[in-house]
Amino acid sequence: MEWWYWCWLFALVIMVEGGGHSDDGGGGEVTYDGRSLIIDGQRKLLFSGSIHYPRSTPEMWPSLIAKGKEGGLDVIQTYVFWNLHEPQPGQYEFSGRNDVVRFMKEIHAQGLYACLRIGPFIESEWTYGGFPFWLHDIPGIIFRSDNEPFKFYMQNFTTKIVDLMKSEGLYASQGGPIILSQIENEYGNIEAAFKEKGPSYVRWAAKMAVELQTGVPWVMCKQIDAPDPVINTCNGMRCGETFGGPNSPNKPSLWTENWTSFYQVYGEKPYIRSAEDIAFHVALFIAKNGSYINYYMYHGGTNFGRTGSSYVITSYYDQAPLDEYGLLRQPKWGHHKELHAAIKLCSTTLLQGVGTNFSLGQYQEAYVFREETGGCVAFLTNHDGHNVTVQFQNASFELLPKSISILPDCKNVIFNTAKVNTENNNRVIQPTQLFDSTDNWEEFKDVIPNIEDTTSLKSNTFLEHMNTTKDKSDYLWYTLRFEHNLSCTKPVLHVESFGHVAHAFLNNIYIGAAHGSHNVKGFMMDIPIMLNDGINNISIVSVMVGLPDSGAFLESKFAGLTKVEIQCMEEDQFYNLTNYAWGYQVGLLGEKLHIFREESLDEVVWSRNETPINHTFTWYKIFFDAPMGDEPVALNLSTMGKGEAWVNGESIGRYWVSFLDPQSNNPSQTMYHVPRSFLKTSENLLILLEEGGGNPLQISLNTISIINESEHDKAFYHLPR
Ligand SMILES: *[C@@H]1O[C@H](CO)[C@@H](O)[C@H](O)[C@H]1NC(C)=O
Ligand SMILES: *[C@@H]1O[C@H](CO)[C@@H](O)[C@H](O)[C@H]1NC(C)=O
Ligand SMILES: *[C@@H]1O[C@H](CO)[C@@H](O)[C@H](O)[C@H]1NC(C)=O
Ligand SMILES: *[C@@H]1O[C@H](CO)[C@@H](O)[C@H](O)[C@H]1NC(C)=O
Ligand SMILES: *[C@@H]1O[C@H](CO)[C@@H](O)[C@H](O)[C@H]1NC(C)=O
Ligand SMILES: *[C@@H]1O[C@H](CO)[C@@H](O)[C@H](O)[C@H]1NC(C)=O
Ligand SMILES: *[C@@H]1O[C@H](CO)[C@@H](O)[C@H](O)[C@H]1NC(C)=O
Ligand SMILES: *[C@@H]1O[C@H](CO)[C@@H](O)[C@H](O)[C@H]1NC(C)=O
Ligand SMILES: *[C@@H]1O[C@H](CO)[C@@H](O)[C@H](O)[C@H]1NC(C)=O
Ligand SMILES: *[C@@H]1O[C@H](CO)[C@@H](O)[C@H](O)[C@H]1NC(C)=O
Ligand SMILES: *[C@@H]1O[C@H](CO)[C@@H](O)[C@H](O)[C@H]1NC(C)=O
Ligand SMILES: CC(=O)N[C@H]1CO[C@H](CO)[C@@H](O)[C@@H]1O
Repeated sequence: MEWWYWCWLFALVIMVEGGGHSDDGGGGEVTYDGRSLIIDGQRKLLFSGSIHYPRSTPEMWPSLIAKGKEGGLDVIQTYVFWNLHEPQPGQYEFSGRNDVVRFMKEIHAQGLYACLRIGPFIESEWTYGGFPFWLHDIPGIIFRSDNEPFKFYMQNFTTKIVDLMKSEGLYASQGGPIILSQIENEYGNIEAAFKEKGPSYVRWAAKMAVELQTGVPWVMCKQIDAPDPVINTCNGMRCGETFGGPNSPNKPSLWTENWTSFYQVYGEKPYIRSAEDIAFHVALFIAKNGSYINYYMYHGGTNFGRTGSSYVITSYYDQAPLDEYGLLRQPKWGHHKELHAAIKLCSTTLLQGVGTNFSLGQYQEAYVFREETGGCVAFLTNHDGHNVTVQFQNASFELLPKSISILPDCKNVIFNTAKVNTENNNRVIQPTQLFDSTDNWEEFKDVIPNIEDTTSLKSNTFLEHMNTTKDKSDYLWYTLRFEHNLSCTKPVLHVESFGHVAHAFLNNIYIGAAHGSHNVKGFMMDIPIMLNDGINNISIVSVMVGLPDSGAFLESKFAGLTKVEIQCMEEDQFYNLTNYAWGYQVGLLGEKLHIFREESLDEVVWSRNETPINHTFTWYKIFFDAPMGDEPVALNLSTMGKGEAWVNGESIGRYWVSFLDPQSNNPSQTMYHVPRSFLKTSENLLILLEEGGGNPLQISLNTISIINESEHDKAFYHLPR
């Protein structure tokens, strides 16, 4: 067959195939062997993409899944988010964005398979790794260990989810879409910390899961000792290079998390991973006998509300093939669609043939699959940074730098991972409305509590932040009243904290703030102060930007203030206030009164201000009309500081614009997604809670669209890709 035949066939496959499975009536029995998953007796080579249902809206799900299918995905993978589903022990919640059954049914309706990663520990840059906070208060609990209380609740929730899926007929064994399930998550990273309780927990978790009899295989990712029949899988950016392989010759080589980018934290830049680099590693994994690859993430979405974990920004994996808004990110999406189609053309030979590999040069290899019937597929890899010409089967091939060429007949190259045919696109951010009229804004200054307001909770050793707020709020107030007798002329308030941010008030006046960062636990704050003679009031609010999501012994992590002193350098004296009788208040008054909801606006008195700028701990309110059309909508909060935003009572997430990336001097995120389904045509309520001071007059409402680079109109703003 000639090269043009392959080009023609390839184009046809790209056009018509998409992803998905054509066998109607759902999956069927799912088993596996050393080569691949086997569904209804057929070996499968599968491309999967992670889309997390609570990181978008039910209204977005059909189109996200459809774009995944069109991009050549066969499987949609999601975690299950325990803290959303069981906010209190035994009280369950499966509506709206939490409707995992509806999400599974949508996947099924579009003819795709699903991989359900129950965890129930998920990490996932999700607050507390997905654990509901009440789990922390179960007496004697040690998370993710061979610990009876933990195992009870883990089994209880896992059973609940499996039963729910079964009752809806969602396992492939029942004709539904779910072909794989995951128990635990990257436990291999922390197993050693639990000594002998680690391996026994792994054995227990595997047995517990298998006994739930889903009729489909379970996987454990990054778990080299996954007990039979659970399959150990690889997570990472370069599994083709790093994966040691399945721990049994009867298990297939699966890659459950291939990071298309990386999550971003406040104070840092986005991680950009090129389409070519991802394609290289996907092709290499397939060349090395891999048969399942999942893109983490295919669509990242939004950490709405307070769901992000420590310091993680609200936008999640915006650099994925589908961006935060669900728009195609090119060339990533298109390049992978072509890659999937090229590999699918080869899938019979890949799955039925015998693989061999041999060297073509110092940094070049051939991976060849041959069938007895004559089918032959080759992957020619070049790890070198230069073009290299190699001889393969009596023909010469020029291999691009750091690339893999795919030959579905061992003769013609139909795809090269470094050769991108898809045109780049740009995001167009079109302001549709400014909020620059002081007449339209109203504000409410939250009450700064002092010791009189906090009599119900007092302690003379510092209370731990998370244990005190129970994650009901990001904010924990510490208040103190003291009479000073220092003779010092230049006193300094010195605070040390294991929280994320602290703001300090002296005698009801804002005196300053400090914060830590994702990679440095703990920070200090030193503020020169002027003390009153006699009585002084100090109020310090400790703020957390999400709970931690990883590490062993999550249940005993510590946050909040650890030390407060008034230092007086020149006289070398100081007040050690650490063990004074501090009073505590969880959360802000506005949070308690739910003043972000329209029905509760009247709980406080709002007022107009000629200069509503640079006010601390202030709530802002305004009404606006939705932009016409159906393009995604985002708020540009670039002139605000730090806080949270709500539209019609729905939190669109935390914002933190004042934390700049030190290298570029830019905020990590200025655009905040407002899903269309949160909006009405007119009279939409926007509430901003600002902590440190911002300017709401220069924020704007925008529509987001994409445009091919060649058509790009320079009059538009666009973000760097
Ligand atoms: C899970 O625990 C709840 C109480 O928290 C109980 O009502 C329920 O029966 C338990 N379910 C299972 C499957 O053990
Ligand atoms: C792929 O599998 C075959 C046999 O199943 C084996 O001979 C070959 O070495 C494997 N390839 C790689 C790169 O591991
Ligand atoms: C074939 O691939 C395997 C796995 O990557 C590697 O260990 C082996 O050295 C390769 N064989 C040759 C001949 O290159
Ligand atoms: C490799 O070859 C391609 C086309 O054959 C050419 O466009 C490219 O510039 C070459 N790259 C290098 C690094 O030589
Ligand atoms: C390559 O050429 C040699 C000698 O001409 C021949 O014996 C062999 O069959 C050829 N191999 C292929 C794959 O065409
Ligand atoms: C959490 O607070 C409770 C009181 O509410 C206390 O009994 C317990 O010791 C605290 N636990 C931790 C880990 O700080
Ligand atoms: C200041 O007050 C503290 C406690 O209130 C006391 O321990 C200390 O001796 C006093 N210092 C002076 C210089 O009076
Ligand atoms: C300190 O707080 C008390 C209430 O606890 C208040 O009466 C007093 O006026 C405050 N003092 C200052 C200097 O703000
Ligand atoms: C202040 O008191 C705390 C608690 O007693 C103690 O840990 C700390 O060392 C003291 N600070 C200084 C500077 O003495
Ligand atoms: C905001 O207020 C702080 C002190 O509260 C002050 O240092 C800063 O200059 C103010 N910024 C603007 C833009 O007014
Ligand atoms: C956001 O708004 C600011 C202030 O108007 C503007 O300078 C900036 O370009 C906007 N950002 C984007 C991405 O449109
Ligand atoms: C070991 C490691 O870095 N694992 C990460 C894999 O990617 C997921 C999602 O980004 C993270 O949750 C893990 O921390």
